[in-house]
Amino acid sequence: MEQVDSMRVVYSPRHHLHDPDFEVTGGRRIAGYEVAARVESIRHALESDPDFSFEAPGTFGIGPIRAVHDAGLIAYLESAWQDWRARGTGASAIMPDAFLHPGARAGMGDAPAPSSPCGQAGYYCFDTATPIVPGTYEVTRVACDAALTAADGVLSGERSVYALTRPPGHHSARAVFGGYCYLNQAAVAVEWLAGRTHDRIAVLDVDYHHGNGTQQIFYDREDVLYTSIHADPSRTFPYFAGHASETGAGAGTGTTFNQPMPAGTNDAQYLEAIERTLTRIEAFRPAVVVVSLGFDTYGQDPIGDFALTTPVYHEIGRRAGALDLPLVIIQEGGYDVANLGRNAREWLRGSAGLAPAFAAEDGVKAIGS
Ligand code: Q9C
Ligand code: ZN
Repeated sequence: MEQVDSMRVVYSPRHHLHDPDFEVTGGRRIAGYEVAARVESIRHALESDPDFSFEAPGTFGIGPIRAVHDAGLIAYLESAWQDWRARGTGASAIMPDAFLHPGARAGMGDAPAPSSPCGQAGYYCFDTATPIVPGTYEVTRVACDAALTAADGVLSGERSVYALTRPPGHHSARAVFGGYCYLNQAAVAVEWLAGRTHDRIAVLDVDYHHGNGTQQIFYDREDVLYTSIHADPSRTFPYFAGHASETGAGAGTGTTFNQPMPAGTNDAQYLEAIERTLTRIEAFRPAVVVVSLGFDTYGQDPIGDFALTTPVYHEIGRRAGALDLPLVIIQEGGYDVANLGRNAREWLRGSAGLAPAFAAEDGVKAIGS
């Protein structure tokens, strides 16, 4: 594989404006995991490496977002904070206290859309880990612009471009959000690329969690292949999607490929799964691959239970790059802030055909060769 000049990294410091100071997980109110220091760790690691060059996102407007998300969800995210300030509970962040659970209205038809701030929160949000704060909408729009800037880059001939974004996006579905995600940047990029290329687009979702939102948005699409390697939903969030039996519907039957993995999944097991995924992507013959890149698969991640090591990220990236297809790489999860930078740097260097920045640890050398 040939080496590239330098990989473009799309980054905006505006992500700092989205900074919730808590989430509720497992019945506990805790400091949130999805913090600004995550992308700053990656920024520092890549800025010190001359093989990467930074640029600001362009502006693409609301059109590409409307193409994948429900108009009511977009309008809610845009106005939610102002409305909460005017007539909410006074809390520093919006979080639902009741959800539109399908069972609560089973047999009674659709609910009318609620007008109270807490009702709306439970209508559009599906968990208790995704607070809305004053900057949330602006920052999630910037993240979409960054993803689209990366997509535009590959259509202009770049081999791959990396959108260094937060909040993540792959849990956000067409009409509901959650899982630290608000708008689904990867889905927005996929739809935009499909419209521009009139060709097939594949998603390689390597976040620790299943990307239920991306899967749903393209579930019946013949022209979009969604692939994911993730913790088995029988034990892990998002709990209700990501089973191997979910393979698509209608015209999209066969265009979803899930590989749920056990606790303790190690480098060798992960590389076997990656190989099966890349084989599927190659057979699909996509024009572009959109990568939902998460590092919560790392052995030290505070919310994951996989056992991946830093060197394997170089090997995973190398194999993705060896597809020899344009890559639009979008940052998703990963919460071990101290090691995010070096894990991302290794993945991206591998994908660009560049040597590892760090010497391989013994075990992985054997696996990767
Ligand atoms: N007890 C991403 O990595 N809470 N989102 C999990 C586990 C939500 C993760 C609760 C985790 C969302 C993009
Ligand atoms: Zn994740």
